[in-house]
Amino acid sequence: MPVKAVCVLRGDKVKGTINFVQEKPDGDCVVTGSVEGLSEGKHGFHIHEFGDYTNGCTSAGSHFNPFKKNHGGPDDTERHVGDLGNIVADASGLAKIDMKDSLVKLSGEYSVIGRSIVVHEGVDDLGKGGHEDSLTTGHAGGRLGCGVIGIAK
Ligand SMILES: [Cu+2]
Ligand SMILES: [Zn+2]
Repeated sequence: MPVKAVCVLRGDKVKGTINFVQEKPDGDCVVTGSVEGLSEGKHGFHIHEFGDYTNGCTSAGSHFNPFKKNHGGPDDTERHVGDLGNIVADASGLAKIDMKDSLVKLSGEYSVIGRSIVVHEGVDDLGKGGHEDSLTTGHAGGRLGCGVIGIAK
């Protein structure tokens, strides 16, 4: 049985819906959806540790990183589980998402259910920007919107 999850993402200006499907426990997780209300261009897109918005997107904490790695890009071996790279918004502010990830899981010890998605103001440099925070956050800047990843039908 596939496991499904959904994240309804909200911010002052942005909104979106992200769907997750995992066919097999040891297989890839397919992540699809869209986010609107963005500025044109790339925006960092991550799974953060906590599904907690007590203090807005800030209380979502850091990138989900159960294996204590440095920040990287989705195709890197040295990366956080939550490192999904960037989404790209067109001139109308719409970003369409269609990715597959081998580390994101919807079941088991390292499941991302109950954690959150955060979309950022700036570009995720995938750990390669040489900034002080490149290896922790990808220097992606402020948090435009967030949402909890919940179990879906
Ligand atoms: Cu983030
Ligand atoms: Zn990261």
